[in-house]
Amino acid sequence: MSSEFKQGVQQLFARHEALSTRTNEPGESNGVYQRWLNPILTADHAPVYWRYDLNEVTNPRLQERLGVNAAFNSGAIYLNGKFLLVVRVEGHDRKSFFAVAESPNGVDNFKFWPKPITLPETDRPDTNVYDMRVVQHEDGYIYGLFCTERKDENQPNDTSAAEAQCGIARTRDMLTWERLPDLVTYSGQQRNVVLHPEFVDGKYALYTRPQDGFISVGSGGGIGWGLCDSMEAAEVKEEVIVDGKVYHTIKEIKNGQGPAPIKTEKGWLHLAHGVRNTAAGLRYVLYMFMTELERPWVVSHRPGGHFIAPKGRERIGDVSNVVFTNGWIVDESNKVYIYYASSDTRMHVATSSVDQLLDYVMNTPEDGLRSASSVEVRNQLIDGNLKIMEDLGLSQ
Ligand code: M1P
Repeated sequence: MSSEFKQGVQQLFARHEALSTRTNEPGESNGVYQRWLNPILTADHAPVYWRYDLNEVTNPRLQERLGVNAAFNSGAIYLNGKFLLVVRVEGHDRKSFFAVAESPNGVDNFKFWPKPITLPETDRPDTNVYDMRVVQHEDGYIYGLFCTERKDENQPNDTSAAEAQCGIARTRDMLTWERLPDLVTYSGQQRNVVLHPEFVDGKYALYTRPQDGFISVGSGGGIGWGLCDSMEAAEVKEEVIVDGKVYHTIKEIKNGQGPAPIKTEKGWLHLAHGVRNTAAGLRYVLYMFMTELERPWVVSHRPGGHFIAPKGRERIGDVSNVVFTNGWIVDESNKVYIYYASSDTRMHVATSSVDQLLDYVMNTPEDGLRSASSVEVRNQLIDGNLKIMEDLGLSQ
């Protein structure tokens, strides 16, 4: 190997090492959560040896052969004291695949495991797979539910006509994955399907997102709920809507469950995304709600408005004005790590605690659905504060 080539390779590795080991710092907090300053994963975090041919004979100019475009929408699991993300890695060829990235502390030093996940296929090969929700189920398996996208063969002349369904795989070690048949439902297409971590009435329970089309949910939509007898032949015969889309809210045109909900003493904490349309295109934000402990399909609290919206540089990327989540982790001290992607491009973390999130969910007023009620609720807050400000000598 020539010294010039060797130096080039060493430089690539040094740059990658500097990025991957960069320390993260907490940023601003609103009392509910704290954003961390640096993205935790980007396309540049993909190992050099996934992208470059390091053989001087076949790649004398040290060109990047298989570029990585984005690292986003990651499932998350806390396993043996390690923070693991199942990252949606997208190549320059627009195909996504899954790869595990591990961090010792959940906020920085994420490093990809040596190889991407080799996901077995069903008889009907996937064109694209993405957005895995990783769930440690009480049956002992770790399940990964994801979107499998294939060409819509009923529309052969439309090259962008596609069909989304829920693919299912399971593992015990995150290394070897067993592929199970896709979920069967009776409501057109599915995306954002999530497995509830516990049995309900002895059955597996799933959050679904029925949709008429590939992008538009049409007359379907909302976060659905259904039961199935087995994950080896998963079939949801009936879906009920847990949390629907609502006119003139942050989830006016569609929404979807984020990660599996977190169990607390007060109920199940849910994190989801809501979508509205604007002149600049779709805007994706995150919102929360809580469901009853014994009836996880019944909403008990609905804090109004968004929980996290794209901010600053998060606003810009391949699909701008988007934040999306499909992973969060609770550690032994009830600290919550919220993993979210911005603009279908990169991954971020925000940290909170179960208590902070319960406070937020239980004490944030619901959306009154009209400007007048928004003013009324804000005036109540202002009136309460004016007296306190007077006592503290704070001016308006
Ligand atoms: O581009 C934003 C998101 O769009 C889809 O989400 P949904 O089905 O709710 O519209 C998904 O393709 C998701 O991956 C993507 O981040």
